[in-house]
Amino acid sequence: MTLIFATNNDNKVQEIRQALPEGFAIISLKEAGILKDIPEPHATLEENATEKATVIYQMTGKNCFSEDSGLEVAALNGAPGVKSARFADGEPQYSSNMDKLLQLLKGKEQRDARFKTVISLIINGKEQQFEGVCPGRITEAPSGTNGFGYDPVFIPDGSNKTFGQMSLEEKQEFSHRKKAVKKLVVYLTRFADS
Ligand code: ITT
Ligand code: NA
Repeated sequence: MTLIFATNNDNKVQEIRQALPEGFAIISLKEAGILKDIPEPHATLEENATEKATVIYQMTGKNCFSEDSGLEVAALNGAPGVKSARFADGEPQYSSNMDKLLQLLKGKEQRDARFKTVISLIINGKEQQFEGVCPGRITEAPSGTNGFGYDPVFIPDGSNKTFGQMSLEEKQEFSHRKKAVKKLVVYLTRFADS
């Protein structure tokens, strides 16, 4: 089965490709030759995931999926959440989203956080969503250079390394994205059999 993956994030493509079993292939927007800045105007990951998949389904008429992800930090009442990719936009006092996060948490004891991924799948015009969550905590400084986004400052529960210090295979043992992909695969397997 081949699906278009409605994303412009190459790291997501790499992670999901690695997480999929044999028999499932994905084509990113770049690989499909689709140049499209996909909108994410909504207040929830669920709505943005729907929006991204719908835009590409309407454009191509092909079965596709998207995913919207975010980092929810307890001491920040769930921020950056749905704004994770744009957290420090328009704030030049911060060198990056990660820098802003560390500044806001400076001196705080409460460092609990979780990553969440919502996948939106559209097959034959019908939508299904799948969710994955990874609980953990935010470090006081970045460690490691693997992965992307907030990986160098996030330690998943059950590990003492940041995602930034893990290989892709190690990250998959904990990953929010992998958990959502597993549910997607269960659904697609049943779908293909029916
Ligand atoms: P799309 O084209 O798929 O929208 P994007 O990078 O804009 O790609 P999102 O809108 O879902 O993706 O933004 C999620 C942001 O959350 C992402 O840019 C990272 O900063 C962060 N993020 C998501 N998953 C992550 C992960 O596994 N590790 C570290 N940071 C992550
Ligand atoms: Na995005």
